Amino acid sequence: MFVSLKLSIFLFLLTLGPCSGRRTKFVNKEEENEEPLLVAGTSPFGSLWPLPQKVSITDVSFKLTGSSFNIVDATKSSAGPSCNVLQNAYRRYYEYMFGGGAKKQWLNRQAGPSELTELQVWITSPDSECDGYPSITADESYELTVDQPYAILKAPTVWGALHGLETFSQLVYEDEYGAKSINSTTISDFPRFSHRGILLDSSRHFLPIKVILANLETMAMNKFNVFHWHIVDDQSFPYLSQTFPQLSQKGAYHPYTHVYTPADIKMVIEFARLRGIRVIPEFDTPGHTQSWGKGQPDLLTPCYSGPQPSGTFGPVNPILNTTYDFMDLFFKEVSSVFPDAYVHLGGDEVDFTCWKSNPDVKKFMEQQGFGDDYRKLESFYIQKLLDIVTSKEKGYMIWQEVFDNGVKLKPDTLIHVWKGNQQQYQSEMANVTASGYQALLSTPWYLNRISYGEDWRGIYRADPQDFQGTDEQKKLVIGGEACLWGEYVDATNLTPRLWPRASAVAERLWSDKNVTDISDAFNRLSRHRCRLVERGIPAEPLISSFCPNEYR
Ligand code: CP6
Repeated sequence: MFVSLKLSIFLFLLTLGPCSGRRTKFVNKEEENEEPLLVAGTSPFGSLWPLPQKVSITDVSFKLTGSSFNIVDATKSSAGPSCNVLQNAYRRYYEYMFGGGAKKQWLNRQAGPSELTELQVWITSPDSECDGYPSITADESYELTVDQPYAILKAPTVWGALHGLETFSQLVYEDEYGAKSINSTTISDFPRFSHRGILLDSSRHFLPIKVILANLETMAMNKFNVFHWHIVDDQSFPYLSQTFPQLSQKGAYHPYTHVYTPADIKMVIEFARLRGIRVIPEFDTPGHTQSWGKGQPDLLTPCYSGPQPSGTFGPVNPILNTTYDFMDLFFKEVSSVFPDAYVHLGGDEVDFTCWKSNPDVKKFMEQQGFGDDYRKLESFYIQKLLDIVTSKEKGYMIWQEVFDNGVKLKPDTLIHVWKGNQQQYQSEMANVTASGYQALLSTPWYLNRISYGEDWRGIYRADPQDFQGTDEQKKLVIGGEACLWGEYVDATNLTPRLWPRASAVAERLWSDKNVTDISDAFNRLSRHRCRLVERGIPAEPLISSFCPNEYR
């Protein structure tokens, strides 16, 4: 496949008990630009990332060998051999733990006395959800006990079992002789937030399918569960619409090499489903739509210079009935192509200059009694769009401007906060939740931004519930997303720019809110990053260091 499945999850120091006193100290000056003196050591939690809610690791260890180890369905499990999600995951994790190549069934070696030979996976709900899609309400919890004679992974649904398999694979390490080992362990785990996303932008640069799939694979290793696909924007329209094929024929960078066909999109959605990841497409309007105009002539507003059309175009034209006829058919298609219950409708950064220049728009503003307030025109458009999407029985996410401009929203709308400095985004989170809406945070997690130094620390410290508000308000925060906008990112640099910095977001969104020990995080994240590299993912280093086995 696209990642080389090298084995060996190293991790020599896990023989320590949980909380034993040998926690690594590193002397660290936290200021950026000053080279911190780092004495990296070990964490009592080994290389677990993100840290589970409850972990207890003893110093009793067992050996594992690829030739005698099996991952199997527990006899009482509600999922069996026909469950693709699990069968596919068993194979994936077997390969991550023991390296490529099939298990040699005929090599029926006698297992040694302190050998662990089986992981039994037990789905406890009558409906394992194996044939469905993950959703915002999915139960992602699991319980893992590693003990002899076998390890048990218990989860209500397959979505929790996937996370448990990842955790199990993270517990396996090589002892000082290179033998695979695992310690007797109990883990009880569930996510702090239910929406843990990554935004990728395939408009500024086309992202080949294999890059998207490799990213989904890495997301699963970090327990992310939402792929926010910012699929089109001003620069290009790579979504191949069956209803309006002109959109990509004219608007993509190339009409058939730089497009996502229905088959490509099906592949992405299924690959994501097999990893417990939802795919939420974003079709951002009325701004950010230059590429739409190439294949759909009357969709955008003609801009004027003085009394004459200037030949340039602005946002979607909100004053024509044909605009809404188009949107109705377009979102009808989108709603059937993407199975998730939500679509992201954008609504950010609408520039009013062109609308202001157009005499027909001016006349419409007068007729509607909007005065000079172009935010009212924007609201008029968005409200009609929201009604269209509601008629397709989809929920919607929108960028914060739509809320800021006072558009009437359905009570279950998700407001995506992306603007401002820390103080501004905290007050925005407070305002959104005080109005009773659910909120998602991205502002501190714009990973397209880079700077010299250990910026994962600031990323790690940000917390979506860190604002002035009641408990009720805090409950309306459903999570966040790391964003990788594509102006300066394509297939060549996407992975190292995103990982392991997105892993810092992953732990903030999964682990308990008290998991804030940054030196312990450094130790675990360093090892987690080395594990990503061993699994074939070119994740960048955190700081001067080396990985065990890196040149093997
Ligand atoms: N494209 C769209 C973008 C951005 C947004 N929307 C963006 C804004 C600021 C930064 C990075 C990206 N490129 N459609 C904002 C939501 Cl720093």
